[in-house]
Formats: sequence, structure tokens, C-alpha cells
Amino acid sequence: MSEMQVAVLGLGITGLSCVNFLRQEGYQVSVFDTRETPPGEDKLSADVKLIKGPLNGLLLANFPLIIASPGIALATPALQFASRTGCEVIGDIELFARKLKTAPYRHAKLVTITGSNGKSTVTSLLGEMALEADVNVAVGGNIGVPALDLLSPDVDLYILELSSFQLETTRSLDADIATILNVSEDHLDRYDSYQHYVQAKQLIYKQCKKALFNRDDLLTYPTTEDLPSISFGFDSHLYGLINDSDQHVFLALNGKPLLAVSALKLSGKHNWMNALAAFALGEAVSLDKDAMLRILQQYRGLTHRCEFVAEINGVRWINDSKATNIGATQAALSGLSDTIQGNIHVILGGEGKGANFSELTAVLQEIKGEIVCFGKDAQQIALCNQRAKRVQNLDAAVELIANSSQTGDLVILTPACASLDMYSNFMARGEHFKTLVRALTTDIT
Ligand code: UMA
Ligand code: ADP
Repeated sequence: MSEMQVAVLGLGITGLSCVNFLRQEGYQVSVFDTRETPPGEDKLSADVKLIKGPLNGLLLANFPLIIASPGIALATPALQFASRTGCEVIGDIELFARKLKTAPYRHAKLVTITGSNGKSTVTSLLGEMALEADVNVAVGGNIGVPALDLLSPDVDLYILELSSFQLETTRSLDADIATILNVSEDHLDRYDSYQHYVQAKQLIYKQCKKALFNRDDLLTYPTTEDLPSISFGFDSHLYGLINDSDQHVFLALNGKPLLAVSALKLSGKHNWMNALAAFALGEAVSLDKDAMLRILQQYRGLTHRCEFVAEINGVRWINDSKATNIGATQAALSGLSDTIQGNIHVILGGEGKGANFSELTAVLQEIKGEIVCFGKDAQQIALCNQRAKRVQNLDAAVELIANSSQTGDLVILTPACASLDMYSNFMARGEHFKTLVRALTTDIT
């Protein structure tokens, strides 16, 4: 087989972006997908070979280069076999990294962002800051637009959100600054241990000139030796927080105030950290400080992340459907607790991805309102709190809480689980929740 033959595994949006890129580069591409009807099939050019069904190691071993989509585990036996026979296995981000080192792309700066939670918020916030600062910016990666689709000679700054899956198949990035925002258990259905997940996250620091880490989270500290680093955290050092004499909290740099947290549109203390992280990353790539501060005061956050839905009879309803792991739910519940007068009611549940829910026990103990669980792992979650109630679905959860909440209360859907047991994705779950909540307004009038 010729050197120019490449196998692309997976025909989702990543696979399609790889096919388009590789064909432009002159490679002959064959695509493999385990599904009967892969999502990108109708967009695939007729002259590209598509092999559907279980991956065959012997067939794959014919290809000197294999590009694996992030949804395909490297531990897949056929892929392991091909790798052992000498095939090079990389991902779309590695293709991007190699291309970025060549003309006419190499002038551009690069910021890479990973973490268990807050990646999309920090990535999009930094993207808005760059736009406000009149920089030709391209934002993508795990947040949604495949990295290869961003490549353009006009781009001066790339901001990439990277998942642990993407980092596992990447080694040549040379980011101007890289960050791990925080680390908590996630994707334990894909990793054989938490340690392996943490190791995958650390790969981001092996491919950058400078690290930004979270002072309050040891697992984000760079283990790469001699890497210059800066940090953010809840104390007053470097990028941090300070109080004035009236106990107002400010985002600060080296103990000097940047902005009162009350000026942020984002809610929850975890978003103070996201704001500091975005500001620190922006300074590292020389974005205009005033432009960044303007955006911090305007940015309302992405949908499905602690998103305000409605206030009905004095009860505030919040959609945090993107809380697909325990860390995100803990952050939402502890971050919002100081902001309300009444009780918090919480809706949890879905596909737990192998997580250990006992870690929710402490934060659920503080909840004085209803704790309602639904979905595949409802029973397991309900074991964390004796007041927890199990219901069939989200409709029943909303109805139960609508009947028991009072003025001043807050209701939040923050599932700590993926949605795939009942929905196509977390967006569909969040939209369903919003529809149910808005229907409550109609019921009242
Ligand atoms: N799949 C198969 N057979 C195949 C190939 C894929 O069953 O042969 C399944 C995978 O197991 C997965 C789904 O198809 O369930 C999608 O996998 P994919 O690799 O084709 O995914 P893409 O559509 O290319 O989207 C990927 C990221 N998806 C994953 O990592 C699973 C998207 O992140 C990302 O936005 C996109 O590339 C662009 O970079 C999504 C995600 O859920 C939002 N990411 C995880 C997360 O944030 O927790 C890591
Ligand atoms: P990611 O892209 O890493 O999944 P998002 O910005 O989409 O992160 O937010 C996902 C979930 O994590 C949301 O429920 C959000 O409320 C929560 N979250 C956001 N930032 C943080 C943070 N810094 N620490 C913990 N949880 C967070």
C-alpha cells in the first residue's frame, strides 16, 4: 500500500473534517465507522471508500497512518493490533498541530484549554475577548467546530478546547499557553482508572510554552519539569480574589483589583475562576486589558450551563443540563447557595458513566429543598441522601418540585450524569427542561 494511504476512523464531524483536510493534502483516504449509518455518510464524497461495521485489525494494519476520532477508544482491540504492527495512530488535533507549524499558518498564536469542567465557558469567553480586542480569532475543538475546519492564513489566534480523548492522540502542539482548569472524575467508562484520565489531561502541558494552573486543584499543577507557569485561585496571589473593607469581592491581579465580581453577568463562584482563567490566558497572548474587562461585564455564559430559565411565583428555575459529571454539580450547588434566600431544589440523574456518586453526599446534605432523581442511575444517586425521591422522568421531577417550592426558592437541573439514556444529548435534555418550566408559566396564567 502506498505511503499516501490514510485510514480515518469515525465519520462524525471530526472524521469528516479529517477526510476533507487529507484529501486537500493529496492523501488517499479510506473511512471506517462501526455504525450502520454514520452521521457524515451523506456528506462524504463518492470516491472515498467507506467501510462500515466492526473494526478489523488486519485491514487497519495495512495503513501506515490512522486518524482516530475522539469517540473511538485507543484501547479498541483492532486499533491496538494495528498500532502494534507499526501503524501510526494520531487524532485530528495532531494533524492540526503539524499543519500549524508550516506556512502560511505558523505566525498564529495558540491557546489550549482542558479540564473536567468550565472548558467551553472559558474557551468561548476568551474568544469573545479576542473579538472585542479586534484580533482575528478562531475558536473550536471539543467545543464544537473541528480544529482542522478552523485553519486559515488570516487567523492570528486559535483557541482550542481539548478533551482528554483528543489529548491522548496529540503530541506536537506548541501552544503559547495551555491550561488545565480543574480535574474531577469523568469518563470512567472509557478509562480503566482515574489516574489514566488525569494523565491524559496532563499531556496538554507537554505541548506548550507556558502553563496556567488552578492553585486550588493539585491535579492541575504541571508535572512537566521546567515549564514556566502562572496560576489562578481563590486566594489573593497572582490571578486571584481580594475583598475591600466592605467585604465586596474583586477579581484581582497581584492583590490589585481588576473588577468587582458583582459586575459579572455569570453566576456562581466557579465562574469567578473561569473569569480569572480567561483573563490570564488573554494576558498571556497580549489581548487588550480594557477589551477583556468590557467582555467580562457583558458575557452571559453559554446555554445549559447554570442558565436562568424563568422566575415563576418568586421561584427561580435554572438549567444546568451540561453538568454531566459530579464536579460540575458540586460547583453549581455550592456556587449558587449564597445567592438565594429560600431553599434549593435539585434534579439529578441520567447515565453516570461509572462515577462514584457517594462524592455527592456532602453537597446534597446542605440541600433543604427537594432532591429528585430520574434516569438510568437514579437509584444509585438516591442512595446518597435519605430524603431523595425517585421519579420516572424529567416531567415528573418538574411537576413534583413545582408543587412543593415557595417564593425565594431556586430549582436547578444539574444532573451529574450524561443524558444519553433518555436524550440524544445534553442540549436536548436542557431544552426539554426549559419547555417544561415555561409550561408552568402558562399553567399559572
Ligand atoms: N462512534 C461509533 N463508531 C465509530 C465512531 C464513533 O460508535 O466508528 C460513536 C462514538 O463512540 C461517540 C459518537 O459516535 O459516541 C461520536 O464520536 P465521534 O468521534 O465521531 O465524535 P464527533 O462527532 O467527531 O465529535 C467529536 C467530539 N465527540 C466526542 O469526543 C465523543 C465532540 O465533543 C467535539 O465537539 C467534536 O469532535 C469536534 O471536536 C463532544 C463530546 O461529548 C461535545 N465530548 C466529550 C465531552 O465534552 O465530555 C469528550
Ligand atoms: P466543559 O466544556 O468542560 O464541559 P462547560 O463550560 O460547558 O464545561 O460547563 C460544564 C458544566 O460545568 C456546567 O454545568 C457548568 O455549570 C459547570 N462548570 C463551569 N465552570 C466550572 C468550574 N470552573 N468548576 C466546576 N464546574 C464548572
